[in-house]
Amino acid sequence: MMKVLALLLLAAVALAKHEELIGWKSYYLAPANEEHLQTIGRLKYDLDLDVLSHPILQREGVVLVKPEHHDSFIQAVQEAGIPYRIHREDVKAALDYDDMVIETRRRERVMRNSREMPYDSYQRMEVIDAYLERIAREYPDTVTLVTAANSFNGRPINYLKISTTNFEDESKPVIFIDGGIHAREWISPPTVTYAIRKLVEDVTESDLLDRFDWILLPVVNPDGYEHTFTTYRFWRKTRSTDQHSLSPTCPGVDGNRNYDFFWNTVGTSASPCADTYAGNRPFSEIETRVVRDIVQENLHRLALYLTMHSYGSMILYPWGHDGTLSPNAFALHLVGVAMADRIFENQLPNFPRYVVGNSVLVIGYPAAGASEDWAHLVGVPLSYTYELPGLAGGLNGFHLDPIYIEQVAKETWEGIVVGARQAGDLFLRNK
Ligand code: 0X9
Ligand code: ZN
Repeated sequence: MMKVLALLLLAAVALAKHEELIGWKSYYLAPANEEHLQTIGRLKYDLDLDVLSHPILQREGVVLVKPEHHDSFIQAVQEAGIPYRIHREDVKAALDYDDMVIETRRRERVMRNSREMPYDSYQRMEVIDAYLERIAREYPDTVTLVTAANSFNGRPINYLKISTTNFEDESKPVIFIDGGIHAREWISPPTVTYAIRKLVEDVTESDLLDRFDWILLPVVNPDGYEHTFTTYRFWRKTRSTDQHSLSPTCPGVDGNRNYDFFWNTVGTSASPCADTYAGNRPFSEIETRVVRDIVQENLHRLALYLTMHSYGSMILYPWGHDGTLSPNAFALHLVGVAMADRIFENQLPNFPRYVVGNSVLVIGYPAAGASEDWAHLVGVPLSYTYELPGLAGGLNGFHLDPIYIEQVAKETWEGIVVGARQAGDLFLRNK
């Protein structure tokens, strides 16, 4: 009897998931001119659209539409003549399906009794933390686990330092990669854990350990990340409640608007309820302070910083607040293109090809307070935001089918290899 009750309860919980998304739909928008772009910009605020992938000229994007605004949305895009088509008729059903696939893969893993890190299923926080602990335990000569701080809700923010010389050879350049600052971008953390695997467990490029010290932080924002699994799939921000009198009702800060780079000037919001809320001051979040401190501690030899986001298949570089170029733009572009070319050689034919360039020009909107800009401003010569693939044309964006996780992790690793080697060459030349 108890068992039956427990099963019924489980089923009820499963059905109750994503309930806040009942009636939500998502649409592709393909703006054809400047006016269309402006209308979309306005609709975003008027109809509270959630932009899953930013539309620009010649590249359609995806927006989430709430049921109460659906009719006005359709009327507005039709009146403005903006080409549109349905992306997901029933967002809740699409997410329920994703959950089912993810759960099936997880069960298969449990049945196989696998100790391996999964790349056919999304990685929950406890799986990632257990992996970091295991790697540090099994490879004590090269790997150190650091718990930099606790997140706002008390979860450890863990990273690995990987080095053949315990970070004591000051002549080696450092490479720092972080992921999971935006909670809903699930494909990001596995690309960082996969880099750990390739540096420690399954070494095929041993020069990368001889030449560099590495810092790998798979999930900057563990509170937000877990929230997307347990409660709300499209959560983006941290989960802090101490920013504003409204923060307890509207928690969280957009980590990628919280860095001290033209903070809160453009592409951000001063409203705590907005998805791009910048926080009440630069580095108001413990999560961004952790990244700040890693950069500052290693600045004198930090050659390359990569921050993993999704989606859109883009490699973006500064400056992201106004589209101007830094004095190092030539190198930024060359190394960016080299990484993208190597990814192209390793990608699947149904994946979109990477586009490389200045953040504003490529992604199509300016945004201040981003980590890639701040790191470059303070002196990291090569600093990039990766927008990992989301297969917008075929499958979904944030909820990329788990069968593609391993492919994305592998091809991204190829990009990292090229980026590291080139960063190393440039770093030595400029010393
Ligand atoms: O808006 C962002 O923070 C990034 N895109 S995302 O869809 N992952 O949210 C892009 C950041 C681009 N970089 C700068 N604006 N510097
Ligand atoms: Zn992001």
